[in-house]
Amino acid sequence: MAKHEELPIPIYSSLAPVYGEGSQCEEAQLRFDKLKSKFVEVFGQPPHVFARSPGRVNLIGEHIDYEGYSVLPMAIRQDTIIAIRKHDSGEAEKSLRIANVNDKYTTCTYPADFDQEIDLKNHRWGHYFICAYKGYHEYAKAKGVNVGVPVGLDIMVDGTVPTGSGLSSSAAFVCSSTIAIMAAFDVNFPKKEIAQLTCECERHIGTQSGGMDQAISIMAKTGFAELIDFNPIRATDVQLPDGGTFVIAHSLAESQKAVTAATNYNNRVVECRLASIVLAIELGMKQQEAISKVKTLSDVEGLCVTFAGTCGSSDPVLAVKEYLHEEPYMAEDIEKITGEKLTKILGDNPTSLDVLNVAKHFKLYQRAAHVYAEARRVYGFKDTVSSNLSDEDKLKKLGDLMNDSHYSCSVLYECSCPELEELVKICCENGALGARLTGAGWGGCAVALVKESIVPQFILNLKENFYQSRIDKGVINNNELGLYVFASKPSSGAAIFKF
Ligand code: NG1
Ligand code: MG
Repeated sequence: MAKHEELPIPIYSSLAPVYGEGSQCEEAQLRFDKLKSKFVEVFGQPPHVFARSPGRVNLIGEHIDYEGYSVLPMAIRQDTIIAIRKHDSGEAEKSLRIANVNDKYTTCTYPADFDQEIDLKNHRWGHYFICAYKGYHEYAKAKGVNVGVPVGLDIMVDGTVPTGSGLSSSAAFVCSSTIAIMAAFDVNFPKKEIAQLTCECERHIGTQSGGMDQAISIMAKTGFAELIDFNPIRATDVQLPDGGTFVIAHSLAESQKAVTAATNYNNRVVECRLASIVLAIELGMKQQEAISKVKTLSDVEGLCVTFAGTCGSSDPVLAVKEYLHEEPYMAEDIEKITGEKLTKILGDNPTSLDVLNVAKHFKLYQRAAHVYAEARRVYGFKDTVSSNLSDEDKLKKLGDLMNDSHYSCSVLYECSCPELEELVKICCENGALGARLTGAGWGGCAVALVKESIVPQFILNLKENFYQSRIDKGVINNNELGLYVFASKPSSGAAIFKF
């Protein structure tokens, strides 16, 4: 039997395989009916096909996917669903019209050209669809798929993953868009290829994404978290211990990653890149070789084996302590070590140059120390799950690892924010076995591991201690609380529907 990741995206003729048989399925049916009727209302014709892709919560392994290290997320039930109609080549309309069931998102229209520039300085929600459109055509061309001439596409979108929440609304949108486009053109590929391709799609928005979000959104399986490896992308099922539930809670601080990329996300990618080059040189690699060959901290890990000769350990965490200093590095300090201008080292990527324009200094020690230790914690998590410990002991250990991860994100990676700090603290004070920020951070959600038996009380306590004051101030409405704090089971990945 072909492995899960070798299979194409499944095509279903009913909602049950994805949404089950119960009330969730009825809710989904209402959403799809509404999507279809809104489509007909706006575009005057019914859609040909539907696609869906879910958001995700990352359980552990934060800010390490772009450094080549494995991560451990699970898909959540919230998703983006898309209806699409491909025009015949004879039809006059040749543009991409992207509408949303939510009037907050006004219709965006783009030319149907396969190769178009995305105006990154003027962010619009429809840009994410164009990322998919552009990325799909680049990939199809490289694979020798005949894509013909550009034709018009009508698209209607409905997303339930809260935006800017660290739950990957962006990947749910990019992945469902890519799959909808493929379905409209009657093309399908193995999931692992689509996981790679959608990661490249999302980079067109200007973030140097690692690939975790797209990989889990495409490859998730009901009932399992997944250990995701990169280069090549692979997913291994992880069955979580009984008796524990992950509760996701929004800090209500919105993180707009596409807008803050230069100071937050891409800044950290750049710091890691510079840390890896400096470490490689300190470990004995020639300057130019390090600059041209070393891209990520995982590339350096092999070199630490050489270092083992001098200190008796191949632990990269020790190499960081030995060879990097805690004092932030100025650009000139790094240029002295590398013998090259930073603009030259990072010149291959315009978004890295944006980072250089605003960065005051670079915290190489702290970022590298986080990445190496966090990478270990992911395996600690996986090994705990498959160990012989009792479920109770497993859950306790998983909670400890999550707490350590949060501390590292907060103190070493500095990707938390006051609201997340407050929320994580409240989770721990109210019986969570562990809690941490999830996703890129700087806002968005926390994830807490909670004993199943106390989940309802836990959520009530969060309401009282975190949300009530915000409800009183009108930040959110009492009746929308369920959108911001909920328990989640591992849900299924991307799918196509032809009814
Ligand atoms: P969010 O901000 O949740 O979409 C981002 C990246 C991931 C990963 C995490 C941090 C994108 C699309 N996603 O997730 O690849 O690096 O931050 O672990 O950029
Ligand atoms: Mg995102």
